[in-house]
Amino acid sequence: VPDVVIIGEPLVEFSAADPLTHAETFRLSFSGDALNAAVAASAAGAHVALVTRTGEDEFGDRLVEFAARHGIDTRWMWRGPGHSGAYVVGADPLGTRAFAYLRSGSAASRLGPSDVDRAPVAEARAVLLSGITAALSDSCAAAVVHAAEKAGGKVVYDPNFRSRLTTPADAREILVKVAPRAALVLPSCPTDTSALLDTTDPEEAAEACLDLGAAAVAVTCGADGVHLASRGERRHLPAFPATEIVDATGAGDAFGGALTARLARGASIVDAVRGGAAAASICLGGQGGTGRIATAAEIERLLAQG
Ligand code: KDG
Repeated sequence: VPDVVIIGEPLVEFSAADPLTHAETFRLSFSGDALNAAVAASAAGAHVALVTRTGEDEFGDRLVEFAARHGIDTRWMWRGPGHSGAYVVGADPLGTRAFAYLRSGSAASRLGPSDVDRAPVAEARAVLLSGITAALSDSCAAAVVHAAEKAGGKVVYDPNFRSRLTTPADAREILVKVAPRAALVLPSCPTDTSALLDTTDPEEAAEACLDLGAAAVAVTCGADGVHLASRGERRHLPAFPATEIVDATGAGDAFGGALTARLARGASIVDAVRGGAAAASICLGGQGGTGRIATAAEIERLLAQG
């Protein structure tokens, strides 16, 4: 039985060092929030199952191969109707990223509650769910809510708000349903907090999430660290300074994946969050969502440095 179950859509990634308006050369890799997190959780030492559907196409083969190469248990990566999803990401002169999705009607958008029933959700020690998965289709939203109900208090939920996939109102509706089942919710500040909780203040955001019923909340604030709040405790955990910054794609997913792996292996929430922050800082050193993956040993080394 896997320690960690992650449900979502792995994507083929085409990334360019130039803006999408004129980029001509793209590097092909494999990413998507669920795959980024699964790879991070596996490298951090957990037995991870990625629950998804990919197309019966060449990219579906390569996504499954890539996951297997990273130690992910692929038994729940089903093949079926619809294409494998993809996204294109370019740099822009200000250093932010522009995404274009090629995923509507994809195989993964057909995930639904019955897929959750044939996955080891109840047996796993931790289940990582994301607002991106919920935003893919109505059946995906139902799958996320069903998984949260089935996982009974072992859920880590990353709201991961994407304005190109959903609206603040719909994303909030999912958060309201999942938060009461969540051991930990991971809103980013300011993107998730402003869209879903109407604030750019990390402390206010954490209180609002606790009010929705989450057992604990880790508000991620990039280089400003993490504001952690649980029913009995409030604390600030600093970020680990990155030694190399190439690209921030997937840093939040590395955070969620590594921390979920640590929680599943019995770490406290504080220790899990610190490990996730270390993994996120290492992830900044690679292009794309899976260009640089922190191993358990690297995470421990950063933690030992303070
Ligand atoms: O967090 C990085 C992801 O945003 C990227 O991998 C693409 O999964 C993706 C998405 O849906 O935005």
